[in-house]
Amino acid sequence: MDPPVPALHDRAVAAADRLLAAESVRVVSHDDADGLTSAAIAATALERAGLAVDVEIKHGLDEAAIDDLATTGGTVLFTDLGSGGLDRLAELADTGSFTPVVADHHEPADGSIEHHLNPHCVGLDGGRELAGAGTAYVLARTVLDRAGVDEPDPRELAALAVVGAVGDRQTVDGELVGANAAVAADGEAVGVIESGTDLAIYGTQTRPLPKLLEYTTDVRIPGITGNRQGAIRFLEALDVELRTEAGWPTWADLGPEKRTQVASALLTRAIERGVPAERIDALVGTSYILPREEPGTQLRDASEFATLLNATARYEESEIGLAVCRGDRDGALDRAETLLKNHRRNISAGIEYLAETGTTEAEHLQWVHAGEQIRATIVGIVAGMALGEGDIDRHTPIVAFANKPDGGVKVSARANGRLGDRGLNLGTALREAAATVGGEGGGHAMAAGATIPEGAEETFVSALDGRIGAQLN
Ligand SMILES: [Mn+2]
Repeated sequence: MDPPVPALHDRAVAAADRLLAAESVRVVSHDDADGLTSAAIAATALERAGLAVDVEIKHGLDEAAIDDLATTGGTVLFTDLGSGGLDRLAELADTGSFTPVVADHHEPADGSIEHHLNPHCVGLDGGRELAGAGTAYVLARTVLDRAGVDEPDPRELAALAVVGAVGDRQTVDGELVGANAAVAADGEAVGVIESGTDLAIYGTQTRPLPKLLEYTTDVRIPGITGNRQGAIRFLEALDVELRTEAGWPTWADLGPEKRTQVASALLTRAIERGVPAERIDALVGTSYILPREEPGTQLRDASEFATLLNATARYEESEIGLAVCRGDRDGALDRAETLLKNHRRNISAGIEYLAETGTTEAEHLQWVHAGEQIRATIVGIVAGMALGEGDIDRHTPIVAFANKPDGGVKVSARANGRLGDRGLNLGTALREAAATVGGEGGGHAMAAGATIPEGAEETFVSALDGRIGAQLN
């Protein structure tokens, strides 16, 4: 078996040998889909190689957390985090019995440690070519290879790596590319991944069909998006059997022929109604199916699997997501599904709250303070989905505040439409505006977040408004 990512091979061998020289390893990972799959992949490989493994899931890794881990000492494998704290890790690695090994894909800080596995270090783009889970997979394959363990086939771990990459939103034009694609190919080779062209709408395995079409929020198809009755009429016109004994069918329940027919009708409708070509392209992409999982479950499709894992992390029950990744299909899966259901309920309640409360308009943005009414961990998703609801203008950037349970105020900003083409970059704007009030922020062009001190909200809004205005001019 060839190494899945040759460029990382030498570093992976050195890191694997160092880990195998230990008796026990603590795996420390990030609390999102990518981090949970990373931890599961690494822990599975190390255990198969005969090591005792402990896993700790963390929301982030600040200096205090690193110092804590170093004080306890031993061999610590960081997955999907660690590179950002490389400077501190480097200082502590030389001082005692602490041996850090990092397998991460985030931009590395200055500093160097002996065992640092990161796509950025070998000229790969850690934002789209290899996620944390893929990096952990490279290490896991090497650990098993060096330990001479080849049963079950180590490439089966690629299924989780695909879930991690999809969860980390690494797809480019709807599919995994670069080293991520090589990892997916490993999974296909051993039958744990099936990829194919499909509708790129979330929920093909579990959402009732009319609801699936109704929620095509990335691409607005007039008459269908946000219109349950319209979606039903559209499906009925195509002779889709909607009232089955088992209730609404899902996309996966339709046969391949029907799927093709509905998909092309959907594209035709979008073209007829003047949806721009690049948005129409976004309706189709590559789906990654896990054929060993039950059809119609949340685990069958990589993006739905990732969503389930994120739901456990958002409600401080990462250990549940980790157990699902490690194969628990009973108690942990039930609990994860309950968390996801509650998560969805909280999101709808949040959207309703924002739509009822309404926003206050500044010159270039609209804002709303949710206080304790919306959890800080979901206020960003809620804000994005509330655009266009009630009187909330969908073409103006929205800024939503929510109080954090441990003090401070969480800020989330979202924007829609073509503001990106006009120069809007919320990530930069939030970083700069947060800095003016002693907070911290950053993120992407159309979705960003910050944490600011309580009471600084209005000052922050005017600083942000000024920056967004400057960007748009
Ligand atoms: Mn990640």
